[in-house]
Amino acid sequence: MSQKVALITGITGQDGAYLAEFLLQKGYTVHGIKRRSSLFNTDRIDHLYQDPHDPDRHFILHYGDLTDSTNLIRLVQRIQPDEIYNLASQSHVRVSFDSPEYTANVDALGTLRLLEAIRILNLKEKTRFYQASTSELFGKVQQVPQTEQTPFYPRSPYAVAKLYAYWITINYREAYNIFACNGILFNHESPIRGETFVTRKITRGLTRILLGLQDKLYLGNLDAKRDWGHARDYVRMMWLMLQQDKPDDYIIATGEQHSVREFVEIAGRHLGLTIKWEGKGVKEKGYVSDFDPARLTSMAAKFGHSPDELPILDTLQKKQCIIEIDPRYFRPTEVDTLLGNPEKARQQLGWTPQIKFEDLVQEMVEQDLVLACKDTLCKNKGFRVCKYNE
Ligand code: NDP
Ligand code: GDR
Repeated sequence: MSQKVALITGITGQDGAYLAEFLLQKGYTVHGIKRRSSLFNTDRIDHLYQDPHDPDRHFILHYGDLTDSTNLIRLVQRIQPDEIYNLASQSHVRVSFDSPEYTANVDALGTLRLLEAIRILNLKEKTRFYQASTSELFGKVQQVPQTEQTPFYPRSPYAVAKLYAYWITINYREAYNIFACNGILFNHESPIRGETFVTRKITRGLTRILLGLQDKLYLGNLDAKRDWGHARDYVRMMWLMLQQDKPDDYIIATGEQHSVREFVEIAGRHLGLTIKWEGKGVKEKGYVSDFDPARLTSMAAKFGHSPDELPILDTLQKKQCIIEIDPRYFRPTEVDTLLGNPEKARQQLGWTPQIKFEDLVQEMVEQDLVLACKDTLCKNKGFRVCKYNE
């Protein structure tokens, strides 16, 4: 059988990177669309890079943008993909309130542009299409847990744009017989999650506070609840959906839910830190109630960092306030709770998540500790350390 060819939009993002790795391991030739940027933006996929002069390369990047249909049509024509995974989007819910029109252009119309490319180029017999749909479609939830039958109630410009993308994917499936699927994925995280999503913000923030690189972590709604899985588990599902006899839509979730507050507490625990909450509403604060440095030093040692290299926490005081609420992170309309029922995926695709929530948090905390150690070493040697914060 000849090698399959996949095109991934959003290849520089969290899911794009995991999916590219997964498909390359399966023997695919993987093409990806990256945006032109004034800085390098391929950090997550640099380990997959193959020199363009290599005649036998299987990983190929192209410049492009979901807002540019001429570019998309040209690329689809040239690549003739067997599978398109549409992962590109302005994916930040809070930011979508600031840039609603751009979000609609990319997340809603971008999906239409790709489906049109398949139609215009007469590729409907050849090219299968995966759309990155989202649990945000359920928004103000009408049923708990959410299934494929639960009515949608989007609560942000992001979710409304994704609702269009969801339905246009189904419409092109029904109208033109395109093999097109929606994966309705609940939140999934990893050590390469974008730094401004809450889980990564927490694991990065806590590790940096413990190493003295940051004073405080400012968060929004601590009571929001999410069904958090691991991205590596979820990209496998994207592929599986496109290998079925018939196209369909599936919920991918763990069926387990935690609040942002719990996430903070569990991440802290992995680092030997116990947090105590005091106050209410925007005045609520998180204080250090206990800290066991041995936990942190042994985690750092696991990755080759000795305690002498890292001045771990001479600075951290008991009762020190390390978490505060900043209303900037509130959303005009919030999604309070999401919990998915992945029964259909389990029955029809044989899928169950492999990575447990606790292991996800531990992996994220460990990898952010490694990055914080690296920054500490640079700082101690007099090199500039950037303060990337939101
Ligand atoms: P990321 O934000 O990590 O990645 C988004 C990707 O889209 C990046 O590669 C980004 O490029 C690219 N992108 C953004 N705008 C454009 C544009 N105009 N043209 C081309 N590319 C663009 O998202 P995730 O990997 O977490 O998510 C992947 C998809 O799944 C997204 O569509 C998201 O909305 C959806 N989703 C994610 C969930 C999650 O929990 N992670 C859950 C459900 C759905 P650049 O790197 O240059 O910014
Ligand atoms: P979400 O993820 O909006 O669910 O969208 P995010 O991590 O941004 O927020 C989750 C919940 O945490 C609350 N929260 C904060 N969020 C952020 N970003 N920053 C904070 O400081 C903070 N404090 C509390 C939020 O209010 C929210 O309730 C993600 C994205 O990946 C989407 O693209 C995807 O579609 C959905 O998951 C499923």
